[in-house]
Amino acid sequence: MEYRQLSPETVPGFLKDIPSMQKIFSDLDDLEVEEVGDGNLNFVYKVRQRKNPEQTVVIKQAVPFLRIVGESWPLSRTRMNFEIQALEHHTKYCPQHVPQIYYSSTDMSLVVMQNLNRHEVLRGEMILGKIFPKLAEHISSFLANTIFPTTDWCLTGGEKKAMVGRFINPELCKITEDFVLTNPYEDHETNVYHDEVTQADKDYLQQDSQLKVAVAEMKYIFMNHSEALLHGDLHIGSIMANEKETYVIDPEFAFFGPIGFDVGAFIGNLFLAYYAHEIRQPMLGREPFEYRNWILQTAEETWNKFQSKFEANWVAHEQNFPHSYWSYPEGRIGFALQRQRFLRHIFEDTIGFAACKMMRRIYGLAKVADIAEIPDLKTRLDVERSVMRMAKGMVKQRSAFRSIEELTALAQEISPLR
Ligand code: SR1
Ligand code: MG
Repeated sequence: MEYRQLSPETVPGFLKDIPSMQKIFSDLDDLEVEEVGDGNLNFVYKVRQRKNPEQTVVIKQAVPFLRIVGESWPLSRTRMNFEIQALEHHTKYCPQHVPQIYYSSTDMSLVVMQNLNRHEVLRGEMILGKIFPKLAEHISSFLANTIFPTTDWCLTGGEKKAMVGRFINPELCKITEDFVLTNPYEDHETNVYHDEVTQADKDYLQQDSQLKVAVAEMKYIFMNHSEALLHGDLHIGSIMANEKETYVIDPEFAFFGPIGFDVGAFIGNLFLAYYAHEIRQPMLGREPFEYRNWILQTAEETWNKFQSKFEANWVAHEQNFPHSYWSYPEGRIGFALQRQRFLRHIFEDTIGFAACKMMRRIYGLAKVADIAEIPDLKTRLDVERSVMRMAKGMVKQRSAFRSIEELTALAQEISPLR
């Protein structure tokens, strides 16, 4: 099949030719299509049968450019191949948190999947101040269950290297290398500053040698530590949820990288929301305490549960496939020490990457609505300064934090819960 960019007008005809769509739609001649993609990279269409709107799918199609910039920024459509492979992996290891895939085509660079029409994008819901009681439980499961099976603790060297090869994703990694781990820390042309940002604010990020060394170290880790298959872009816009269920979407940035990059992406976004809600809760007419407390608890619970689930997966794997390496009288202790040291290393990376994910959203090209849509620029700047202060402390001192609770304490020191 030859690639063509779909439009709301051509979607119904395209779906009609896919045999599996007959199982979803009772009448393929009666479809309505709404373009909903407000993402940075792709086009997304919601398709419903007019007389029976419960019969519905979502189509996500990659176009050969970076949508947030436009056609002047070419970006190969092969990113959809990585998304399809990653969705298959996520479905295998954590189906309860992945939308159902009905059809995919690397030729057309698209996937047709379950319309999560009883769920909303988490970022939008969190901006509205909604609480998701199961979020930490679900995201920690997603992370531990999709990541552990792709580590060298689980795969043989040959299996792992073959898989790494299938997920060499240089173009999307370059986006992260540039927009998350380089450009915000120099006065780069792709950065976007609002009118209240002063030269001193920019220098705070762009002329602090210790910070620049720390960020360069994180970038090196990102580029060199192929520890496990990652989602690669696990911010809270890549999650759809309601009170009971949580789905992880959009894994087009999937690659083999440092485990802390995924965990840190999620936790860093929680901290961004924490600072935004110093302002947003009063804007919603509420006292900030309850919501911000929930955000910090979610960050703590996510790390603590991820750690114990990852470790449980590791122990179970060792029980199922025992290594002679640990079969000596004190082997149990040695194995426990190994797990403890590895998780400590993931924790440090988590803190460092969470910080970079926070900082890139302040001066970098792609913002987060939580903060960028605070209408008063002086108030927004106050929030941004708190984010910068926390993030700097995190990445520079990442080896000094002994627990996630020390990190949430730092968040409160900079901006008390109130
Ligand atoms: C140009 S940067 C676009 C961003 O959108 C994606 O969601 C990634 O986070 C990427 O960095
Ligand atoms: Mg995305």
